[in-house]
Amino acid sequence: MSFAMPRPRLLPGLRPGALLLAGLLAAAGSAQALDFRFNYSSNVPLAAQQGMAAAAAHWSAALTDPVTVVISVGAVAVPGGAVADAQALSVETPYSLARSRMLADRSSQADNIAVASLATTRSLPRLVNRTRDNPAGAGALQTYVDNTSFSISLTSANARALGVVVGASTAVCGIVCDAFIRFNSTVAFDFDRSDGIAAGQYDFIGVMQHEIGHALGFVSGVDILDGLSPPTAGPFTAEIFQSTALDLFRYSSDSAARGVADFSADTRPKYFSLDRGATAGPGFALGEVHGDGWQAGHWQPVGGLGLMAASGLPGTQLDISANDLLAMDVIGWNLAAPVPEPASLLLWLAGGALLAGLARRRGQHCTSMADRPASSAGHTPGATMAKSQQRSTKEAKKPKKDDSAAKPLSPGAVSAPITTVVMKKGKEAKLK
Ligand SMILES: [Ca+2]
Ligand SMILES: [Ca+2]
Ligand SMILES: [Zn+2]
Repeated sequence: MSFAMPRPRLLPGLRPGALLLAGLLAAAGSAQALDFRFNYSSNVPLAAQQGMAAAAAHWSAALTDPVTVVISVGAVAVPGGAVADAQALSVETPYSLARSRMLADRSSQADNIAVASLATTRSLPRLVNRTRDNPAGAGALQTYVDNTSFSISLTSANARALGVVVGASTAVCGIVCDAFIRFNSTVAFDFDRSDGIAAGQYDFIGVMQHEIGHALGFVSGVDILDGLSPPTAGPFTAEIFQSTALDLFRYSSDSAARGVADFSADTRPKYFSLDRGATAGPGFALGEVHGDGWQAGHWQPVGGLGLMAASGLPGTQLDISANDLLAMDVIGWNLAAPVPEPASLLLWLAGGALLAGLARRRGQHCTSMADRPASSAGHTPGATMAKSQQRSTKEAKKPKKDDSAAKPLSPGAVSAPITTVVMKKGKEAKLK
């Protein structure tokens, strides 16, 4: 069972307004590569600040986009609770704009393959279920192809990596930030990798790398659908559930047969694919409520697929894998070094297919991490954005405005008619 942590704003000693300790990396000026700035809460000790900086340095070494990501970092004391969690600012972007930006952003053979797989229609076709407009009945498990979604959700960092202009927002942190990462100060962390990761302790740098990975865009909208469908809530119309950039490459054998990505919440295996599902890469986790018990915005927990796997063991160093890098590459980041090499790409994908085919062994680990569905409300910094409209998972209960108002832009357009800012929340929970 998982141990949920309280919502951030309910936690004593961790109010957004308290996150004003001086940033460790306070330098101004335009970024020349992927750069991070941190605002540490006063309860974050120096060892954790140094660990976070080290975690960020690993991503900065791997990704070359001239983007600065601002992250607030806090510590919370929840005995028996989650290891860490993350919330990221997200922006709703017209699908056609996102695709055009991905076209312009291509920088690798994987990018070429991935972008070629994207539907050229204004709406994003995808396999969904549990929606109010399901032809099989409102909220039904049965899947169908949805064509009502005209926009996708990008984390603000991911959007900037694609050259989409993103306005500043205080929605997530109370101060301007792209993400809010917290760690549980009651968890035994190992801050020093030089002598390995001690048994029973978590690799702090690795856990922070994982949370930063969510901020960079390794998130899934399936977690929203999974968490806001009956019996929890809804059913809601499909259009309110936005795919993320990562979801564009989420497939199942069923969805591949129909030539669309898979955005459904159920237990059918889903996998990463760059070619409309024809070649199966590493498997994804399937959802906390209706899937395999793990948040969908992860690799499956078993198989050692990478830093962004749904589970991580104590006593183990967590590192960025080739799978992680390939996913970051195709959602909009530029790799410092192509991984894997183009010539081996298909071989790698074949190997991933074998991994994806392994039977799941859920609950194998006595202690591990998993994320929880997004559940928090956000606000637009509307004054700076044309055509802004607020939406959050709270507002998902209301009928949504017609997305068709978002006009497709020509390839190469940089300015984004950002229409919504929402928060995604990822939470790492210790499981038993
Ligand atoms: Ca150590
Ligand atoms: Ca790329
Ligand atoms: Zn996670």
